[in-house]
Formats: sequence, C-alpha cells, structure tokens
Amino acid sequence: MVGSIRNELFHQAKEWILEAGEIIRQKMNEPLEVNTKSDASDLVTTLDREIEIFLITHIKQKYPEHLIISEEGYGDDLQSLDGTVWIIDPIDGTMNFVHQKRMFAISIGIYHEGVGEIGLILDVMSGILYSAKNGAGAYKNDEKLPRLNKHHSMEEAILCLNHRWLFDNDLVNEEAMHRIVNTVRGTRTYGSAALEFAYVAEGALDGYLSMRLAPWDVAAGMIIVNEVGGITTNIAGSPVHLLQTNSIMTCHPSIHRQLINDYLQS
Ligand code: 2AM
Ligand code: CA
Repeated sequence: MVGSIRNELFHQAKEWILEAGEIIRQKMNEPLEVNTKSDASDLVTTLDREIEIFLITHIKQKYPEHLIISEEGYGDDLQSLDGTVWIIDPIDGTMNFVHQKRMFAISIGIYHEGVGEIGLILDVMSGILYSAKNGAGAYKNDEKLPRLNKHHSMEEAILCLNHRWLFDNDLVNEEAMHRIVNTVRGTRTYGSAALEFAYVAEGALDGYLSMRLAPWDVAAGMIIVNEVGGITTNIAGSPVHLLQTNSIMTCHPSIHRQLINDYLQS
C-alpha cells in the first residue's frame, strides 16, 4: 500500500474508532439487551451491533470498494483477503463489558492484499489507543513502543491464558499447559484478546496463548505486536489464517521460541 494512502486511512480509522468509543461510554449505562450466541459465555449486546453498524456505514460510504470482516454479521462474506479488507470487532471482551464495565476494546485491523497495514485497539474505558502502521512502529497513544529485544527466560515471563486450557480439552495437551504454568513467573487472564495483544506489544505480558480465536479478535493485535518485533503464530508455530478461527500464541520472540521448542512441539 502506498504510504500516503496508508496515512489517510489511518487518520480516518482513528477518528471513527474514537467516535465509536465515545458512543459506547455515553450509552453503556442505558438498559442493555444481552443475548448469548454459540454458548452461554458467548455474549452479544445491542451496543455490539450498533457500533458495528456505525463503523461499517462510515467505511462503506467513504470507501465503497473496501471489504469488511466483522463479528456480528453486518460485514461481507469473504473467501479471500484480496483488495483492502477491514477486520472489525466492535466490542472485544463483551463479557467484561457486560459484567465489569471495563477491560474491553474496539479492534480494527486493515489489510491490503493480505498484508497487515493498520492496527487500532481502543481500550474504551481508559481511552488508551494502541496503534500501528506497517513499517512505522507501534504506539500507545502518542508514545512509541520500544522493540521487544531483551532476552527473557520462561522463568521471568508473565503469560496470559484462559484457565479452561488447563483442564481436559480437545485443543491442547493440558499437561504441556501445566508445565508452562509451573515454570513461568506468573499468569494473567484479562478476557479481551485485543487488549491481551496490546499488553504483549507494550511488554506488560511476555506472551498470550489462546486455543480458539476469530479473525476479528486478532487482526489488529497481530499488526501491533509485529511492529515491536513480537511473533504471532498458531500454537504449532504455523501462520495464522485470517479467514478462519485459529489457536494463537503472540509473544516476545524469545518466549515464542521457548514455548514452541520446549513445551508445545509434539
Ligand atoms: P469477544 O468478547 O469479542 O467475543 C475472551 O477470552 C476472548 O475470546 C475475547 O477476546 C472474546 O471476544 C473471545 N471469544 C469469546 N468467545 C469466543 C468464541 N466462541 N470464538 C472465538 N473467540 C471468542
Ligand atoms: Ca466482539
């Protein structure tokens, strides 16, 4: 993508994500209709839908040729990442939004011909915007994030993971997960994949593992983590496919290497 087009898109997407955050903060204390989707923990509210429609309406008006992948079904049904594709989660961490009224985000990733060009993650309640442009580094508001260079051992690492992967499950060997948890300095679970990516990018977490994430959970975060030298793959170490769900590990490079070589390689 040409740099001037990337810059223009970035400013536009930033304006819309900040406006969307403002709408959520204004409306979140009004009565909310909460419904479940695939299971009892998979929630959607009227505001998830409203914010998705807000973003898609703006995108389609200004950029009618752009395509959209989004969580609540108002986007396009895509079979490829050809062209310019916005991958959107209007509220990432809906359970946090409903129950805790904090620790949720809006996530927008923009890809051009399959290449991640722009990533934006807004922590709605704090107003902190994590952002990145391909090749231009990642930012936390106006502060440039340093690259993840210093070597970390597993013993010094803080990892983020959901407790469910420590129990018998179909997606990962729970004994490998037990060894990981027994080795690292600490574990955390925040419940918003987008924010968990952002915390890896800023070095507050050394890695985040999840066994099942959708494209909109990871699209922006992958671009932001990549800009600071972090690595995102599935848990086998293979590339993430943005048209399907994936297992995910997004990590400081030295932690990524150790997790694959010493724990997760079968
Ligand atoms: P959501 O709130 O947008 O649904 C919670 O651990 C993280 O996983 C959140 O980012 C949440 O995104 C995502 N998530 C929850 N249920 C999911 C599902 N069934 N498939 C994929 N991602 C899911
Ligand atoms: Ca969502």
